[in-house]
Amino acid sequence: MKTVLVLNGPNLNLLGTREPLVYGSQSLEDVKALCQSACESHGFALDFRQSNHEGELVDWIHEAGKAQAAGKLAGVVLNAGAYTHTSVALHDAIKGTGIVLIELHISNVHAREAFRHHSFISPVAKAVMAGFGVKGYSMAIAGLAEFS
Ligand code: CA2
Repeated sequence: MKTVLVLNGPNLNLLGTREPLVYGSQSLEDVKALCQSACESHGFALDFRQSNHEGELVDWIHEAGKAQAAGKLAGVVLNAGAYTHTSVALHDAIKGTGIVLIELHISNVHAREAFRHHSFISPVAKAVMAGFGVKGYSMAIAGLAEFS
């Protein structure tokens, strides 16, 4: 059974505690349960993580590259949070790994402030989704099932 790695970046541990109009009222634990259910439907195992530290996310992308090469990984769903808009390090980590990576945003970043319109992740992602709320995570996992 292949694994789906769901990575969440900075401040997403606070999901459900603030800004419900933008991000909804579900917690990250609720999102994990959504992902678990989507993975079960598609015959994947789930590895779900969150970090507020850029380097830790980079390390996890490297790990994913090795797992993908070993045939153990279906792909990665990455909500890099604000690092989406700033991180050349994440761009470089993803580039060349061969990982099937879906960039995900809960909100429609293109309907928000101009600084959220640029992504360092999009050019190295297989697909991008934004604005479906937390349901986007299940949709991204379904997308990985289509790719694999
Ligand atoms: O829409 C998304 O999923 C984002 O990746 C979320 C990031 C934001 O910087 C991106 O532009 C878009 C922010 C995550 C912070 O999440 C919080 C949720 C609730 C309360 C506080 C922070």
